[in-house]
Amino acid sequence: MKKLLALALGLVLVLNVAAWAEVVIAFSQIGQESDWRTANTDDLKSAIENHPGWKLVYDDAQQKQENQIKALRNFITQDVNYILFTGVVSTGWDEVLKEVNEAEIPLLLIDRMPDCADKIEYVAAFGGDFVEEGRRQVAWAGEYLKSIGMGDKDVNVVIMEGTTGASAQTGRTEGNLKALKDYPHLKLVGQQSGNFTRAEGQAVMESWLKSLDKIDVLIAQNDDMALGAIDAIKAAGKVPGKDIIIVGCDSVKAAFDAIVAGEMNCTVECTPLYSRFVVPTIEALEKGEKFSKTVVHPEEGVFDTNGGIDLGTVKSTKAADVISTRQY
Ligand code: GYE
Repeated sequence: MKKLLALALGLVLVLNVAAWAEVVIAFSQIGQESDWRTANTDDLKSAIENHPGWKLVYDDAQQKQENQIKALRNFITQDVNYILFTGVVSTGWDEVLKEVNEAEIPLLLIDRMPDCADKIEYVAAFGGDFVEEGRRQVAWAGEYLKSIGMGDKDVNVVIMEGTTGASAQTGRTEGNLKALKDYPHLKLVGQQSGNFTRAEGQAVMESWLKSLDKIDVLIAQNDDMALGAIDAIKAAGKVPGKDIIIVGCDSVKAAFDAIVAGEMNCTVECTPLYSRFVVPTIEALEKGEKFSKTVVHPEEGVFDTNGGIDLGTVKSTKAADVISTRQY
């Protein structure tokens, strides 16, 4: 009897310690607007949920900043151990992120950076180099046209932008516009937001096809919008990838399929797979290690129909050669 009691007591103790030692990681996600976002959510969710001793508290803000602010305040009330954060837009986070700092909850920034990053404390940051991605998109179009002997012909370009005010949009637009200056034959004839979704990408392309005389190149700031535009181009009786050159961003599976099918020409990579950075970082923080306040950009590629287009910082890879190795 005594033995049994001791055993039961021991068990209660072990269970208590286990519950006490649990690391609670809260993640404020933007929404579910794109294949990229789905891959990003799945990657982080499964890595955290499958990690021994870790628990995930997940919140999907459905593209609303006020929902994200509410979620962050809930995380503070719950006194979680870590907060993962990506903001739908870049402004308006100063107050709530200061509250996170005051609660002394370590903050990890991922994907889209808030513009107040310099004024707050965070333990690590991992995100895309959006300006460089935007530059690569336009440079690819310019260099590709040169490679097929069209380098000195005027062509009409449209830029389909992501969610207005998101750092992924402002950064890519900055990179797009800067690179256009290097290719004076690329003439900008349209610039509009498709909100990073397939449906809006399709609608914007539909209206451009009606209102513009000629479109030669579409720069879409994500693949979902490019894929929506492809549907609109087909519906208008034109051939995507031939009548209109299409450059996307993200490098999701569906874009690879479209490139291999000849309906899209290029996609600039922006990886959504952040668990390979986030997991070792939290493990190290748990051991007391410190990180510097710098944004880490993962290595990324550019994928197209034939490969070999030199963009200075990177050379394009033929999509068909690597499609079987893609993880998202
Ligand atoms: O490109 C887009 C997504 O913030 C990098 O958001 C991310 C962007 C990505 O909806 O597809």
